[in-house]
Amino acid sequence: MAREKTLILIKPDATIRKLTGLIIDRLENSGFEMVAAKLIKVTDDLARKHYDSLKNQPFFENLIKYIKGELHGIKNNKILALVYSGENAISEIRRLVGSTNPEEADPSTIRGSFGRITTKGLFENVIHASANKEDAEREIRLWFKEDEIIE
Ligand code: IDP
Ligand code: MG
Repeated sequence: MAREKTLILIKPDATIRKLTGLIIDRLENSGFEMVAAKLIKVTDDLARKHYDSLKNQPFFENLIKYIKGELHGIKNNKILALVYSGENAISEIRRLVGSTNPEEADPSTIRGSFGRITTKGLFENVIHASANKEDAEREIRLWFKEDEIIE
């Protein structure tokens, strides 16, 4: 078992539906430790860097609009970013978050409880969580400065 850190983003569909507290409640009750938290303005550049590996997907431009809050009318593109730490945090939190497709996500998971597929086909799945160690390290570096992580 290894202590790991993982990046969480509360996505704009969760923000407008006032689900932030519920999502944090689930993360807290899973026993992981919040080690960083910040409200960030999601620039176009940050959004594109975060989802760089998906740039050839047909849903990419909608995904950029989604994470920037454009689809949900979020003012100033603001999004809550968090880092959680704990034993096997990356895979354990992914399990708690559930499948990418909210229709396939187990109902007990965060995405299974709160996610939906829009008529435009985008998966609105309320939360981002890093998928693996490589992604986690890259994403945490992208969203946070080293001295913003408190351990
Ligand atoms: P993940 O968020 O579970 O890691 P990724 O494949 O990294 O999934 O995709 C990033 C985000 O892009 C998803 O969370 C979802 O919002 C959106 N997305 C992924 N695949 C699809 C798809 O097939 N259709 C529509 N939206 C998708
Ligand atoms: Mg991913």
